[in-house]
Amino acid sequence: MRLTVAQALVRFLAVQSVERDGRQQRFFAGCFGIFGHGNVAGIGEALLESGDDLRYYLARNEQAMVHTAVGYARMSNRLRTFACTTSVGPGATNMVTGAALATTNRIPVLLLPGDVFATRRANPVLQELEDPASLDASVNDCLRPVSRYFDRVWRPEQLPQALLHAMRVLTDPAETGAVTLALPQDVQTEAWDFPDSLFAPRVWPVRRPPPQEDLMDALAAMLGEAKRPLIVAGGGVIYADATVALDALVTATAIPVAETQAGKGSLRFDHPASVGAIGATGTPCANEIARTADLVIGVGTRWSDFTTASHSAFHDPDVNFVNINVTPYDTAKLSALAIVADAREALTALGDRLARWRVASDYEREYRAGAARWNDAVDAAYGLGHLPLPAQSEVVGAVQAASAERDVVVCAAGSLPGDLHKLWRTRDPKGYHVEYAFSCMGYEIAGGLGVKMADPTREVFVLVGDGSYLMLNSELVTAVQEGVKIIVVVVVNHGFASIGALSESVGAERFGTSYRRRTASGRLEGDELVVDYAAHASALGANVIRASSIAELRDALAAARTHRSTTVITIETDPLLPAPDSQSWWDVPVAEVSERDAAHDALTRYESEATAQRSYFRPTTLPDHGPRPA
Ligand SMILES: Cc1ncc(C[n+]2csc(CCOP(=O)(O)OP(=O)(O)O)c2C)c(N)n1
Ligand SMILES: [Mg+2]
Repeated sequence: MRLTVAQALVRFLAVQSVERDGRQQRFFAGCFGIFGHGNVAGIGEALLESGDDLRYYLARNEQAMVHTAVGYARMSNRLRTFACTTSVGPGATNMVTGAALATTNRIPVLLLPGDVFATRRANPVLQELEDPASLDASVNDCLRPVSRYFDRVWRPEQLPQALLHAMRVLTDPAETGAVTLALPQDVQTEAWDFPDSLFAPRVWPVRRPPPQEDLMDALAAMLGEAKRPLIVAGGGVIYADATVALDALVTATAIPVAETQAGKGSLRFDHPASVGAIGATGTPCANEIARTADLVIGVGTRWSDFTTASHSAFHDPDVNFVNINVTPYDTAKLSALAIVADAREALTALGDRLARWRVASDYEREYRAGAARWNDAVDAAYGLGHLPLPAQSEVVGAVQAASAERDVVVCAAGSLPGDLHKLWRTRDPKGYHVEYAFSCMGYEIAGGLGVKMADPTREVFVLVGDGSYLMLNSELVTAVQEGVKIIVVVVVNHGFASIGALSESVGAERFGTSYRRRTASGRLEGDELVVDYAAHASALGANVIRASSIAELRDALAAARTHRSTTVITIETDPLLPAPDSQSWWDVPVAEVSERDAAHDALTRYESEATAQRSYFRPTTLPDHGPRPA
């Protein structure tokens, strides 16, 4: 079939599907894009010709459109995503942050940056890098380290192989992340006789690797010996649709479950076995159980420093770790016994082996009492009634109260993700969507748009700090364009409450973290900058409500629910009122020499806190024998 490279690409993408658990669905929901000379005549022309086979969505910013694709793919448990097309140069490099976010979160997204001429006949093309050491390099090489698969299609006949490898990586739960196919702008328009069979509909089975039987026997035996086991549930539990299997396992065995940011929602917040969020942004209850655990089973977690409290979370000198993960790389962490498997398969297999075994009743009573105490602490944080400005935890409480069971809260950076991790009461596996592998300011609105596009039946509440709002708000326009409704709550605290508090704790005295005018002395310590976020959002086409108290916020949220289009609510909060402490730690190194007392004090604190850190755990080995619990 004689087609241009771009036409062949679009035709191929439109007929790719995935299948898991007997359910087939089209893998690409469409193509986001911003056109320039690097893609307008190639992919632009091809998308036009394809009609609605691969629907085109005009975005406002290339980074943001990758975030939207990621929000969509995560909400779809990685079984659907978008392609993203850009021009050469800045359009392409704008995607680097989005690609890194996708890859760190292990979320599939296909990036199609335009690239410099393959023929070099018009060198240097507008926006070309011109590396004097190699004409083979272009700015798109920035995308290599942040992509799980990177290819540049220099010749039309390379396209079929590149496409197959792109699909292999995108649909593999262990390998997935950003995939980049860089497309020289002349090659995109070149015609070639492609084999017809390239365009036949293709179904990619998404694998569920089963666990090795002897390792599951070993894990069951280890549980039989353990006094204080703990499951740490990560994003893999949700992506693998393993929440029902997890519920069944821990309902039967009463093994407590703590959740990472990506794993929050693995259990309902009020499940009897839930001890809530773990780690630096966790609950005191989960962190106390972690400190004393003798067997920790990580399921679908990458063990980020926030989860392990920078390796200070586990104090039992003989603690054993077992990692169940579809990604071999993650199973090796913490010197664990490595079980490479799909989370649902492994949890089901473990449940089969533990049919009549249960943790000791005093252990169960202990963690349930801790969870009940935390529940009271959340009630208190939701209802502080602080004046004149409310605390951020009260905003979280108001949004919680306004949300229905299946609604989704979306966030990414600042102090809100930590507060939400601790305080949000998740009632649905897809109800909590906080991007915290890359914790990227600016993901919130763009990602929330993707979440809503993936499931229009739910209300989507985007919680965003004023810093993140200022960094990337342009996709409000795209939401209006598409008639996609999200509810955005902008928390105005005049700068970086999160980094301000962190700065203070590391002896940097909140330097440069609040939005103020420069003074005559040359410091940013003058009057607060007045930014009218509501007027800004209104100018972008959103419906806008200003709330000046929690009571007004409640009314605004109720009004936003009934409103048909994207609604932005602004509320000012007190930046100096943190959520209840997690009794945990996060390793952020402090200046070893300084002229200031604040830094000396911080160093003394840091050195004492760091004593709980364990950079190495002794290897967990297979038990040689051991009765299988009956
Ligand atoms: C793109 C990006 N730049 C910088 C950071 C570092 N950072 C993390 S939180 C934060 C401040 C966020 O401010 P805001 O959104 O107002 O939230 P607040 O801290 O006030 O809760 C910064 C600068 C980041 N996470 N992402
Ligand atoms: Mg702020």
